[in-house]
Amino acid sequence: METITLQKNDALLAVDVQYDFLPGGSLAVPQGDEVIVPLNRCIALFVELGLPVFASRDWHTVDHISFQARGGPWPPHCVAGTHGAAFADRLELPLDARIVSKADTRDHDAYSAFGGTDFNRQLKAAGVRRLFVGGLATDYCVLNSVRDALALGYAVCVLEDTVRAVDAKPGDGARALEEMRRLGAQCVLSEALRS
Ligand code: VGL
Ligand code: ZN
Repeated sequence: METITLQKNDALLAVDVQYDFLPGGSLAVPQGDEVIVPLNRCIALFVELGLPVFASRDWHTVDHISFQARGGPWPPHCVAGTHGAAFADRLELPLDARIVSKADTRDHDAYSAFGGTDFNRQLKAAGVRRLFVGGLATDYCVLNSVRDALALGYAVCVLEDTVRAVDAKPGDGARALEEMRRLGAQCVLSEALRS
């Protein structure tokens, strides 16, 4: 198997590994919990090398525009400060993980970790040039974060065993991966990463 050696200028982004996106949550992603074990291994590698680990979270108001009560597509989910919005306990984020909260105002939604956040500035400040991305959901927040990262000039590796899709329409997740590849992302297995 191809291996990828981590180097300085690399960073990890764990997208939205929050209870509401896990089985039992209000917007459960099928098999969403399966991303946690491989993501933990990636986190450990980045920590070992002193490389930055970012974790984004969906962080909505109770009356968020993306909720069905306001004509949006989604049931209420990831309301700031609730259990559903908390990171999964089993996700082993380091104490100095940098948290990126997004879509935290009532009248705007954002699927991308770059949308309305200072994530880009934080990456730049840390000298990051290549971003490894995993988490939930492949066809929404992962896709949009990867798209923005590529547009901003970052090299992107999607850790394909560490993502799961909503698949509202069957095949959405597979199409999202294809789209990310087409845009220039490299899709890799987390086992390929080496210190
Ligand atoms: C997401 C649907 C609604 C995601 C967020 O994190 O992928 N999906 N809000
Ligand atoms: Zn949301």
